[in-house]
Amino acid sequence: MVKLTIDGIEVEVPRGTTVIEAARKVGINIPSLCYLKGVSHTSSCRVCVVEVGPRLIASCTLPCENGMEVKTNTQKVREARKTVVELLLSNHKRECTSCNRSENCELQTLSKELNIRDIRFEGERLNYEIDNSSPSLVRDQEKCVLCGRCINTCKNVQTVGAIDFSRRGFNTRVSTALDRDIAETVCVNCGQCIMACPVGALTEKENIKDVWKALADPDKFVVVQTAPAVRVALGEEFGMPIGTRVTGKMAAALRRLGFDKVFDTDFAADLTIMEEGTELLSRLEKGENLPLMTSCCPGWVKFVEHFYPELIDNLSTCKSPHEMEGALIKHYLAEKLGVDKKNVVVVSIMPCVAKKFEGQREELSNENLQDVDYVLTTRELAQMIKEAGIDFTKLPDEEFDNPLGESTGAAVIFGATGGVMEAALRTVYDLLSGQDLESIDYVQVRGTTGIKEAELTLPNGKTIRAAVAHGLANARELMELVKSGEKHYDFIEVMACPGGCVTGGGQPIVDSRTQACIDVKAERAKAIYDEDKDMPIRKSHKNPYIIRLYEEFLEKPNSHKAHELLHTHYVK
Ligand code: HC0
Ligand code: SF4
Ligand code: SF4
Repeated sequence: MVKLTIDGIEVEVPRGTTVIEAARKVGINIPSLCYLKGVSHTSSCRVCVVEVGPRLIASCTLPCENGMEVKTNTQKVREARKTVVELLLSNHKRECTSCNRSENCELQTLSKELNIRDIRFEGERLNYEIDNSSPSLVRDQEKCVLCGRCINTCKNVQTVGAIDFSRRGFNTRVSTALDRDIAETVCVNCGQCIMACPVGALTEKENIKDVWKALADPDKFVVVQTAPAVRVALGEEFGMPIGTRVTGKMAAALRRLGFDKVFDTDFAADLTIMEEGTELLSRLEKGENLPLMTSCCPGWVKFVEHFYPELIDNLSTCKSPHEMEGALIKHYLAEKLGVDKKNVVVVSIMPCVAKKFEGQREELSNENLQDVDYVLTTRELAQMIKEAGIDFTKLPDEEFDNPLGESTGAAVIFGATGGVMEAALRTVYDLLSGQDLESIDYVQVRGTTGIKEAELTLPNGKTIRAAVAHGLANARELMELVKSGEKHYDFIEVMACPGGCVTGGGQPIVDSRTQACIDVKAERAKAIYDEDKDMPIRKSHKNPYIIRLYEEFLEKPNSHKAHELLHTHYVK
């Protein structure tokens, strides 16, 4: 431990604690911009300067030392911070009233907290074109503050390295290799850079207008579905605490927005377990393409295509749940309802921006109709609810529509890392043993350890060796272990985003100050597992609507019909 004083207050902290962290412990919020806990510690912006002796030092990388006397609130400190922020603002495209990040922008917050009323510096401005090339994200360099948070995320957390600093001095910018459009790079569309960006330089590609247009078209039958992770985060956009469950209010809001049917992607998550569980057993029997790797995360699929093309055949042929749900809506439900499938518009509400890219993949269509037409993020849905004047917090709880809205606890846990694996294990064991196992909480695959392992001995004596990774740096490490032969697995789940979809690139953006104090992944995952516990049915194969779907339409898992609609194959 080390002892120091901050603004005259004595603090004792473990060795290695930085001054910015120690200050927080005694109720002092030192402003910062480039600092993002666990991701970015570069002290490049100098907003967090404090006075130690005669010097001004950045506190985000300054380790506490015995006897240190730190001053965070002197005239010199306040002036220095103001100057830094004013310089940033002098070269910033200030569109605060119409910016996507208005009211959730760390630069705007700093400017307000530091009481900046006029900007003393007026100089040359850099002009860049907006990069609109990606189906998932938009880059507006004129709003970039060069904090490097996106670069550190892409390079270190995701090991993708699609973006980096280029040029020097005043001309420094964040760019792609050879200044290509982002869509032409190795970017996997995970959107984690958006979550790291403190301002509006990186945002999702919005599809709100497309969806309003479809809803206003009397010839269109517009159906919506919601991903597992959306229900534990949407409330945050309306001031609710992180990890509040709003499943019923979300269904009510979607109905009020005018969707003709409000379905749940969780239904198709149950279906995925039936299809993927059967695929696993068949691959195990044949000894083919093992380990089987999940393919429901489009960021992960693209990562395999770019970096491990030799492992493409290991990916499950199952389409991701929302794509399965879309295919069923158009090619099963439409007929049942007497609606022309060509007039059906499927909208997916996802915690994800990679799903926007996935929705457009030609592998994910049937009869020249895309399975999913538009993907909106959790943030875009919140925006539409606000635009419609719906008071979200006062909504009653409503149910999803049937039959494609009914699901189990196994489906909702898909939203957290390890969830797909746990759901699969719950079903595979029961199906093989003919039993109804009571202890179904596979806690080895829960939690935020980077790579998790589990073994399940089946009734036939065989053991399934499973591994789970989240965040692409962990996925890369796992792939290297598999490729080198150091580890052998039968079944691997990977989600591109650290924590899984609960902290996907389309979720509400939590500012760096809050992230320093709250483990957002853990809070939202807890809500997911609580939702699972409260469900009357917690195993996918017990979903009565899934049983009926096989009886009346699909026949059996991996049938010809199921393959036609619910499976695909990725090729490089
Ligand atoms: Fe996920 Fe999904 S769980 S990818 O992480 O499998 O986006 O929430 O919707 O499709 O179900 C995201 C979340 C989904 C899909 C499901 C899967
Ligand atoms: Fe990197 Fe993901 Fe951002 Fe693409 S979307 S630039 S892969 S962090
Ligand atoms: Fe999207 Fe989930 Fe994959 Fe992240 S982990 S890219 S949110 S599917």
